[in-house]
Amino acid sequence: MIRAAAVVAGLVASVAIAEACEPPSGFTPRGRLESAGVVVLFRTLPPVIALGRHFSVEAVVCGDGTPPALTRVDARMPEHRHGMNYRPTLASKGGGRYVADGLMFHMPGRWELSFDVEGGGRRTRLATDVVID
Ligand SMILES: [Cu+2]
Repeated sequence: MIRAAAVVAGLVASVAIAEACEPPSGFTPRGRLESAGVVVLFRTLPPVIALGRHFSVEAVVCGDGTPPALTRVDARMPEHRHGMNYRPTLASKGGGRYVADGLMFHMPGRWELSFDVEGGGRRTRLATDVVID
């Protein structure tokens, strides 16, 4: 019974974080990533990423207790074992909102877009796939 109660409490906490992580007005997320009590909402500018064109990523980060910090936005092609040819810059805009500029997908195929979040003495990497034609 104690074990079951602990599981239920964990689920409730997770739902609370998810509900608390609302995008600011005017921010329509393209994606939502969640892991280990951290939520990242993100969108890209422009919304459709073009091959060989710079783009930006806007993100909102939420988490338990002290808000976690977004420390890195990066991308790689797992099948090709390489990253991007450019290193994006990352700026905090306050309120858990961040902007990464200068990303570029220089090859068609599957890219893994990743967000490194640090808080409470641990780092969490959340990632999503983006396929470029
Ligand atoms: Cu490649």
